[in-house]
Amino acid sequence: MKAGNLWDIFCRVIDNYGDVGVCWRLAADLAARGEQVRLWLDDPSALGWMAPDGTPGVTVKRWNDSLQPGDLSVGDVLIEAFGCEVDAGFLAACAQQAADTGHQSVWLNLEYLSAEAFVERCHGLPSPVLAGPAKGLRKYFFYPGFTPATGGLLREADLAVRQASFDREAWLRRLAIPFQGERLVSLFCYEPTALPALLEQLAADEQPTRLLVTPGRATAAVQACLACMNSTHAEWKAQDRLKFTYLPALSQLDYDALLWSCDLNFVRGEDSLVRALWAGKPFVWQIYQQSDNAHQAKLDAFLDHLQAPPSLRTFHQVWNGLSQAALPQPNLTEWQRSVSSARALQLQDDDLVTKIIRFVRKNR
Ligand code: TRH
Repeated sequence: MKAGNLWDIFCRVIDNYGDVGVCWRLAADLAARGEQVRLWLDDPSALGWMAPDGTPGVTVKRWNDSLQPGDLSVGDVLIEAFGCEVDAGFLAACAQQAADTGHQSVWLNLEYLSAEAFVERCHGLPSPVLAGPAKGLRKYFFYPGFTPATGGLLREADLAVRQASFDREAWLRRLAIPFQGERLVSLFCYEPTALPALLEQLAADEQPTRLLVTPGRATAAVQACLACMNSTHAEWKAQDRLKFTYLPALSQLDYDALLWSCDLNFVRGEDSLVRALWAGKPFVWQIYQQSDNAHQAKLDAFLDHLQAPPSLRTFHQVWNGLSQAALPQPNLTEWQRSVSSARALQLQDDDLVTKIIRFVRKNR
């Protein structure tokens, strides 16, 4: 497959920012390697802050209920992100093209990231479509993952260079983040029940901390917490050991830089987890909760993959509301070791875009 193929990525925003965040990174990375991408989103609004400048080679298209006839030109590769069910009219056009030319464009169902064992078994499996407008076509499951037998993780070709030339102090100045050598901790989370315990722990620590709080749910959670702990907060203020900076919504590039700048990162969902791994700093992950509790096994599988030391494992269980134990003290030296070795191992595997292009070539 030559570069410059046309890729269509369809994505529905369920809630939060992971779906659009992953699809944007995928689209931008494909475009950086010479591919042409149409990114179909039912709600592209988050891209206004995530990727305010766009990028050459990616056209963002609004995916509303009825695509116009002019939108039904079929590209070379179709990506259905996270089982979003691609537009029926578009699928009918794919089926028509296959009937006319005897050749189907490659159709991939991009799945959510997991370190569970089933991912290696299911990655790359074909699935014939038996009903509906795409009847007779075939799609493949493409599973991101942490091992060579999976679809890998998104990692742009220029990431290592960007990271190596990063100037932390200049970046903090540009973002107007006050910094006097204190420990920096970023907080991107939902509403962890252990948040008050974390704040108390940081405030009690001899080493001063500045907590860099991301907007939206994390800011609301911290402020709700502080409102409930009003008198304690006054004491912290007097001691001056824990300071808060409430951040604006950052672009994805600046969010990466935030993770590189901090001594400890709290991340959530899917995409920020991967970015925390690439940042290579100790991190704690709040997993996206699923109604059937499937997230427990998913979290355990990830901690196994990380070979997380007991303190990191317990911290995750408590942070994710899966244990009522007291929040352990972070052991950043120990946590750093496990992140560094997982990162080094992961760097030996090809990245997701390299693997997806290879997969498409093979299955055309
Ligand atoms: O927002 P999330 O909780 O998204 C979730 C998860 O992906 C979950 O698995 C999925 O099922 C659910 O959405 C629907 O967390 P995530 O995945 O880390 O996505 C956040 C994105 O926002 C990521 O691309 C980083 C980006 N971001 C910025 O660009 N700037 C910011 O300031 C912040 C805080 C995040």
